[in-house]
Amino acid sequence: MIRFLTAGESHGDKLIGILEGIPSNLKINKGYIDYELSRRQKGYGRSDRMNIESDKVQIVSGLDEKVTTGAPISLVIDNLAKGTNNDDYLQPRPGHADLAGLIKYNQLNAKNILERASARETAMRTAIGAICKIFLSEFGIKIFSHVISISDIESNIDYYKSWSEIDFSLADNSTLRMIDSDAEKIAKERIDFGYEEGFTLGGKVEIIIKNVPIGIGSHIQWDRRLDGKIAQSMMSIPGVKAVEIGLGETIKNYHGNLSNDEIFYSEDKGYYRKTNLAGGIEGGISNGEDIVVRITMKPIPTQQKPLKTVNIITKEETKAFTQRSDVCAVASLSIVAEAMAAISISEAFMEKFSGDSMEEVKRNFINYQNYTDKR
Ligand code: EPS
Repeated sequence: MIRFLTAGESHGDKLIGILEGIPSNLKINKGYIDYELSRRQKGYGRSDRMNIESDKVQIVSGLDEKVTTGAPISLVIDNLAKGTNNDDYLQPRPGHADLAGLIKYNQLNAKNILERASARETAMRTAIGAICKIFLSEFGIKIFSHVISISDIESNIDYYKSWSEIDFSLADNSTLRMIDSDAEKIAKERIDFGYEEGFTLGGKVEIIIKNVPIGIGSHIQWDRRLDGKIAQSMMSIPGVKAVEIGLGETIKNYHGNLSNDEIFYSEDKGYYRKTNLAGGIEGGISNGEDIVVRITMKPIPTQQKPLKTVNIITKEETKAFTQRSDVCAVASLSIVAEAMAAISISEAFMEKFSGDSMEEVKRNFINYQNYTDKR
């Protein structure tokens, strides 16, 4: 069973992570984890904080000479920006955890709430996800992502517009992770306008998971459904307001005779589909096609031109406190979403092929492949 915990505050000393359930004898390349951390830091529209941080992971336990032992893997990332950048947290920001959190945890102000609610924590999830990506790559599973909209500016390239013929590596060449360079240019101008005018921008990300075998996840119980697992992991990323699998919400526009992926069979391919509107999951089970996930992020609530709120001591109307923040973090969301996808798929993968060592998991996987090849 794969599970993880994180700890740490946005401007505290360190972020901490514990990942349990990765089998023994998997070689971990720390350089790859650091590379994934650097991908998360690159987005156009991020705050100056990204110029201060240079995220690097330390692996403190669970490895023997770079190889997993099966014991919990514990990870540390240092925060370089220490101490908060505001000391007046009496005016909670609409849209943040501030007000509900300070009441729930009986705090004098919002400081301790926002310090933990901050998306800084996703740096650790990215590191944990990178280990899961290394694990999945042993079975040929690969995860890609790109930004398909910033605010209402849409990319002309997405899985369905392009019928999966996308060179995802191009997303890594764009600081907005947008493959459509015309859309990227307009989106950057809009972000610049956000900086000038003091507003923030949301957007949408597409995540594609390739080579997941048939049979991950299950229809037999609600919490084993793969789409449900993926949805929870995506929705848990700060700012995410919607998760779609496959065609998602636009599927309602199709009549039932056109909204399903017809089944074909050939000697060399076995069962196959000519379309993938379902996004690779049917009945909560992976069907062997690409898994397609889209997530929508709201504009970050911290505004440089603050919104109305109430001072929690005087109860008088005032303006929310402001602090350094991102104008647009959608490009970084794309990398965090890859990590969360890697964690959810690893979890469901281990539920199916469980084993304590990589050798055991591989034996189970190959046995199953031999079986499915004959179906
Ligand atoms: C965040 C606010 C900003 C972001 C931060 C998330 O931090 P600061 O208040 O220090 O400027 O930069 O994101 C990160 C530090 C990160 O590593 O992603 C927030 O309020 O959520």
